[in-house]
Amino acid sequence: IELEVDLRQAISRKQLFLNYQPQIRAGDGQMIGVEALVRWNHPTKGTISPGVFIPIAEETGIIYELGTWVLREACRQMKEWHHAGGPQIPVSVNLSSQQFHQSNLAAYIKEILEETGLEPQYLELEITESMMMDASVSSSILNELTESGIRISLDDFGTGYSSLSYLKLLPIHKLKIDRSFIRDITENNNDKAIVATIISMAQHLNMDVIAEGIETKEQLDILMDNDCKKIQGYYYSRPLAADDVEEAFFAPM
Ligand code: G
Ligand code: G
Ligand code: MN
Ligand code: NA
Repeated sequence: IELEVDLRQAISRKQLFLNYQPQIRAGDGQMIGVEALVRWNHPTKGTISPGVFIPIAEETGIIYELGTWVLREACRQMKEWHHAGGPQIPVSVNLSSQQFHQSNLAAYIKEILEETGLEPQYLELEITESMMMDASVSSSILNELTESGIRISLDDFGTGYSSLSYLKLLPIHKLKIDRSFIRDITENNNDKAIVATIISMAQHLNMDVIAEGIETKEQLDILMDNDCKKIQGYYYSRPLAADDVEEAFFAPM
């Protein structure tokens, strides 16, 4: 309850900020995208992880305002980077299923793109596979978003216990292989087989694929052997403050 009261004020008091985790093309180490991840700088408790406060935001309805703030800030930052001559790459933003309860979701996301000046192809929305089973993720909202040029990525792919039929019904551009399949991939042949199969399926469906949670060179080598060239994980970089992304990953500007 205490945290809930604090969280309601966190946005207006400018206590929220975004970290960005680079997504890397394994062949040449180029940054090809970033995932925006929200953090809360709590006045007495220090930095609080979204794993703690996103569930509170979802239970209390704060997620609407918070989700809008995250979208606007991620688009603003990416446009600023593009404008300053940084790499022309997209930003990925995580959505909660509640955000799909807003019938005007697509309209206000398009408004944020107009306000910030970010072109729609540079915004990627991450929805989880389990949200797809939730009837709230309507194909009409997804179609409206993708018709405007925004891209859709399926987060935590492989963990949703769902049928695969939505992959042909819904406009999905990218699969993000969940890191639970990567963790033991060097020893576990079942994980390796599942990952290889997801990569192959993505290729056959003309979808992009990225592996999450790569922490070691050995894991990276297996992904590359299986033709997955897009990588997100601590091996390349943890989520970073915006300044640190510039310092570590931008060519001198
Ligand atoms: O960054 P970290 O590993 O602490 O993130 C924990 C969880 O919080 C992840 O599942 C991530 O997807 C989620 N998360 C991070 N930022 C956001 C956000 O802006 N919106 C939503 N809905 N979830 C987020
Ligand atoms: O649920 P989602 O995939 O959005 O969660 C993203 C979170 O995963 C990020 O907040 C980040 O902190 C975490 N993460 C990213 N790369 C790695 C990694 O290599 N290992 C582990 N354990 N976690 C990671
Ligand atoms: Mn994600
Ligand atoms: Na994920």
